[in-house]
Amino acid sequence: MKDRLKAIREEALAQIEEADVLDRLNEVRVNFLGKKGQLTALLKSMKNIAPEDRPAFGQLVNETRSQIEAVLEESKKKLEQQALELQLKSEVIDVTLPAKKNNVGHRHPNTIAREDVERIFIGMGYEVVEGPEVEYDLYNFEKLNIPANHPAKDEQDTFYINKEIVLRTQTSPVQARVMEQGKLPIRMIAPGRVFRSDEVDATHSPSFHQIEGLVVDKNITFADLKGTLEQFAKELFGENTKTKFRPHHFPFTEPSAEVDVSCFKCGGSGCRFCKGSGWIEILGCGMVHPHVLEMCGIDPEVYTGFAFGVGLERIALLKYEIDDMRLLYENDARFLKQF
Ligand code: 2NL
Repeated sequence: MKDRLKAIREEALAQIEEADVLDRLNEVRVNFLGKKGQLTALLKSMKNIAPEDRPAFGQLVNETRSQIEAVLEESKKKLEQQALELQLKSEVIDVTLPAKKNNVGHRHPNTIAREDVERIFIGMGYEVVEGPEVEYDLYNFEKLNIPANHPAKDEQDTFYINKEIVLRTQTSPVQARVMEQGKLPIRMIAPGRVFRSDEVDATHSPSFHQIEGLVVDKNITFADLKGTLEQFAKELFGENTKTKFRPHHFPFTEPSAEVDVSCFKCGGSGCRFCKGSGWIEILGCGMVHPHVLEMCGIDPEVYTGFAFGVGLERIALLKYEIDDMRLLYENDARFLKQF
């Protein structure tokens, strides 16, 4: 029996020595010290030895057990330490590596230009109002004094859904709707997408954007229009910007004008940018036609108003010196992130 005990001890110590991972070590522990382990089996076989020898033998078995346990514990600590070191080594972070680039989105030049224009007019007390892109002919044309035989209504220029419904060709229908609601005075801008049946080229697209403005109140004059748009031009293109109002014709305003600003590149002396003239056309405007006021339920004997319309793409192209409108719609990130 003693020889057997000795053999078990030596075998256990040898196997502990050999175990190179914690799982294997645990196997060894179960194999020798577990309920069905070799040492436990030996204790159970004590009935085979003389009763007077049993206490001494039992003590011997317990001593062996303690020895194996101590060596197991020591080996376990060693293997745990090794495993920890291995883990730390594999999880090491190289703080000198360059950081991952975070790809942050970017506002489209059109959006930047729209927000610039909106900020200026909000600063003057205007409200920003939106309306439907699919619109009744009534609001898009009729109420704006564009009668049935007008060339703008030609199918060549306008996308028709049916006889009564079009894709809006301007944002003025939004303003006609506001006038019709009858809450006066009105000080508003209407930004949004508009549609015209144009071929795509450097300056045309079948879908583009406009911002129209409208003021209706008692005693609004052309002087208010001039002052407002002069201030707008200075805020958008710089303090030294001059404005020039050229007579023009729109069906919805009378009198009407087109507005040029002094070239913000050369200051007006003439350059490639302004094609030598010193002036750049930026918008159309005028006093709201009395007939338009009337058709929208406002008494033109009591109220007057002015209105204007700017092409958003035109502002974006000018401000960022982009020479082809198509670049604004291709959404090539390499182009867009320049602004
Ligand atoms: C242009 C010209 C303009 C308006 C738009 C307008 C709206 C109402 C009544 C009267 Cl509800 N007028 N809008 C007036 C004059 C010119 O736009 O060249 N836009 C790019």
